Amino acid sequence: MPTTLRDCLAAKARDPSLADLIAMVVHTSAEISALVRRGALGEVFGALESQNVQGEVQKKLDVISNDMLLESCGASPALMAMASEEMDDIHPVRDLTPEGGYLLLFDPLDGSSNIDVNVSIGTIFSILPAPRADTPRPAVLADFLQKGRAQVAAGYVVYGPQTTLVLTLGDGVDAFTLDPETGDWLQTGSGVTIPVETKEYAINASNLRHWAPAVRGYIETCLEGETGPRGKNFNMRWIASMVADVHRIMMRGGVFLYPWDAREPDRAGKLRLMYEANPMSMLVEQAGGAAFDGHGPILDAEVNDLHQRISVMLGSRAEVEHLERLHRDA
Ligand code: AHM
Ligand code: MG
Repeated sequence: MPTTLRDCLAAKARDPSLADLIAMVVHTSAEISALVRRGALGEVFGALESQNVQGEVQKKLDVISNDMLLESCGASPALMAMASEEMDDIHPVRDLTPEGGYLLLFDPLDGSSNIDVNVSIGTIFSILPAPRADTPRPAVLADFLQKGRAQVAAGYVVYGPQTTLVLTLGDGVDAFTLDPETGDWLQTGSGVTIPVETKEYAINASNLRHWAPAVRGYIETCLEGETGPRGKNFNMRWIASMVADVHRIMMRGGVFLYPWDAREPDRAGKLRLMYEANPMSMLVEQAGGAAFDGHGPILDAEVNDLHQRISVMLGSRAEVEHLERLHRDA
């Protein structure tokens, strides 16, 4: 009998209320998956008039997925508050207590530009410990500003040819596949490990002229192939859904880069630290890979803002270490 997600959570979660919260997120993602699968038939395609806090036009499905997660996860008794890429402010659920609890952060539908074109998209989530409060009070924004290293769990669900969950509770990485016939999540990978070496990179190369010299030099030498300084031929993949690009790396190795771009006034990068970079970095580190922001490990990056952006370079450890050396020597 294959292990179910519920069995795995019962064995791994240090606290049943954490298991309950994760099960709730994953259950909702199965419902989002069903909507994604209906596509145009579900009348959920297209853009809205609204923009999110990052100034990006919201797709209908971004907002629907966000609302589904807010509604269902709010029922989880240990969840104190939520924050989402799609909402300006935090969403308090219940007062912080002396016992603590959890904060949930998510990108409800990553890869929005792929929604309408039937390419893999997904949900990314991160769970932080809620501060303990001797006098009960609602969670505030400052409670969320914790380094990625503080996460107690992180995961993503890819809505692709299969619906797949990849999850860590800080003790290795497990993978599960949604059985479309029974609705069960069955374990299809345990101790997922990213190969240390790789010959495959993922980057939006149309931005090359805007990158820092270290990143530009890195890609240029990869392109030189086996006669160049790297001595090997590289392959390139870019799905434009981080969740799908990272999933490929979790399954067969590779390196994913979304570096800062000189057109950005603050040179911060495109991807969001709290909803994308931190959860993916926890998963990658737990699978033996590395995640670097151009200065240090992403999980140790200072957090000043809920919607902070960051440069991301993650995946196969030897390749990320090579990028670290290039940045140090630049
Ligand atoms: P989103 O969260 O609004 O979908 O944006 C994040 C996405 C990532 O999934 C992906 O890696 C990147 O944006 C793609 O960017 P680009 O359009 O520059 O290729
Ligand atoms: Mg998104």
